[in-house]
Amino acid sequence: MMSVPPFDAIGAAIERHQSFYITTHVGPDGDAVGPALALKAALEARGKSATYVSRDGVPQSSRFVPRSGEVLLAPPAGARYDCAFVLDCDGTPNRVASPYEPIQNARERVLIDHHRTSQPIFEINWIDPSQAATAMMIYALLRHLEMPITSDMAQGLLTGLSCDTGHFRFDNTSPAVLEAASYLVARGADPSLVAFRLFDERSFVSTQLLGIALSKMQSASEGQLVWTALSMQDFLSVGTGDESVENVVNFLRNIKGARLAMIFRERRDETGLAARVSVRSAPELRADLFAGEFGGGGHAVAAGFRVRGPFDNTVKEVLLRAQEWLEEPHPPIAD
Ligand SMILES: [Mn+2]
Repeated sequence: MMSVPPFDAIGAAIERHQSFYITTHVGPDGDAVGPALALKAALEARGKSATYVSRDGVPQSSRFVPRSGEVLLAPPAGARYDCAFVLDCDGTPNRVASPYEPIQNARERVLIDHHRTSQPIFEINWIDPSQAATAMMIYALLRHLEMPITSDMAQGLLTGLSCDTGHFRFDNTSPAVLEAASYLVARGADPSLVAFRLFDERSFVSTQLLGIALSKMQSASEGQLVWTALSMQDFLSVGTGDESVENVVNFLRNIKGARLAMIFRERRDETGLAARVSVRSAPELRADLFAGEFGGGGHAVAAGFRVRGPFDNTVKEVLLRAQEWLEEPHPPIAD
């Protein structure tokens, strides 16, 4: 599903409006933070005001992105905006990292996303699952509208590209991605720093937690299903928060013979006990559709979801479904 980018409609919205609101998905990653900060900077350079809200803040691994300190955890009380941008997210109330009022009350809403589960729900929608990253879309938009890309913005956009291509290792690393990366590096982005901060750097405690996660790893279905589960006690034992296990699931997916890998994280949030589950799969196993069965979403090879209720029950229930999933046919990826 290729889509014609609505560059002109978005450009007209930028000209027409003065105050902009930007948000992304809950639990943001580098491809949420990077392009959102680049868009914010581009709007401000055009003389507009732009507010970027992420109720989950910025993950530790993306805090090197210039101006990430400008991200607000909540909008100022009662603030209204002419136009809202929702990036890297389907724009629905449960998925956005923001209260819904600033989006609902905006005179015009723009959705820019590359997740295939997104639907055109706003006034302007650019949904293109063939795009490797939302950063590619913001990059193309800024180039098309001739909005200058500063070195700070280039670093944000390269962070998004790196995040969603596994630093140019996944099969979405197309010539267009590498051309964009080349342009961004020429504008001052630092690919070595991005790779280190996004993928390689780990704190001492998160390395301890990685050890716990790997020591608790299990497999089923002749090694095709690999998982691990971290309880609240595991997190407490090393004194770290949830985000320190980003990328642990990739260690499981990289095991020879593994086709479906999951990490379960026990959480206690405002609704009570819950599990947060990250899924990585072979493309034909459609991690996005598996996550969709539990109310989540994502990409064919990487997805996630949350389940409320007692942690151990959730782990059992999801694993049972996963073993069936390995035996069932799934629709092919249709671009
Ligand atoms: Mn993305």
